[in-house]
Amino acid sequence: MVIKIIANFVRRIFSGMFKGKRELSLGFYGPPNAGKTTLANKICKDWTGEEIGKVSKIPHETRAVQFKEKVEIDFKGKKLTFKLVDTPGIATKIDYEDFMKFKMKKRDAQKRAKQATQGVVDAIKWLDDMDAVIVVIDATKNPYSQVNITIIGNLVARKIPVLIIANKVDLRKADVKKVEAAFPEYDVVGISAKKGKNMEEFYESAFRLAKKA
Ligand SMILES: Nc1nc2c(ncn2[C@@H]2O[C@H](COP(=O)(O)OP(=O)(O)OP(=O)(O)O)[C@@H](O)[C@H]2O)c(=O)[nH]1
Ligand SMILES: [Mg+2]
Repeated sequence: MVIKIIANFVRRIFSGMFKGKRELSLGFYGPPNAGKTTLANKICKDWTGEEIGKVSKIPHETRAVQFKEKVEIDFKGKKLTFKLVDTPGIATKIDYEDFMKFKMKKRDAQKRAKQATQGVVDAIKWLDDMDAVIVVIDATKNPYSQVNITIIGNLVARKIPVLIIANKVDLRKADVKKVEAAFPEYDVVGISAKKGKNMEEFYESAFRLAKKA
């Protein structure tokens, strides 16, 4: 009797542990303005009806890590639960004068720059929590940037599985092939998070990524 109670107790603890593990922390990382929040919102909206955060054409709109837990995705009969973690854009140089070009007042621009700098630090800190990461890149821009290479190098060093998203394929300048050529060892999927283009292939790759986690 006592043995049975203990056995049940142990079983419950173990199943609880595995249940907990089944929620995968999926981070969205990348340079500012690439469309991380737009993509995280799109996924969240598809499966929960809610969004994660605000999107803006002004860089560094996301300045604090924001997340949504227990996002259950049911794709082609397979179910996975994610914690979607949207992070501030990572940049090597944050200059408040760049924000003033968007008609922002000097004081607001300075505040935004300070918060954005702290945001970069937080984004890097949160890497410790990630089971897998989606690196969102603007496919209309040069992929061989210091920021892209630093982020991906960091993920490799931490052995965190990576999927690269070449976003904004709805724009004529987008060049997915160039992104693929820059990162030949990785899965690269071209999408438009804004227009919801190629989301089937996105989910396919995201599930493949989750398997590696
Ligand atoms: N044309 C086009 N625009 C997009 C796409 N995805 C995002 N955008 C636009 O790009 C801008 C930046 O989008 P966000 O989602 O805020 O980008 P982010 O990577 O979260 O940016 P930060 O929070 O500043 O790091 C916004 O004006 C979006 O509407 C896309 O697929 N196509
Ligand atoms: Mg954002």
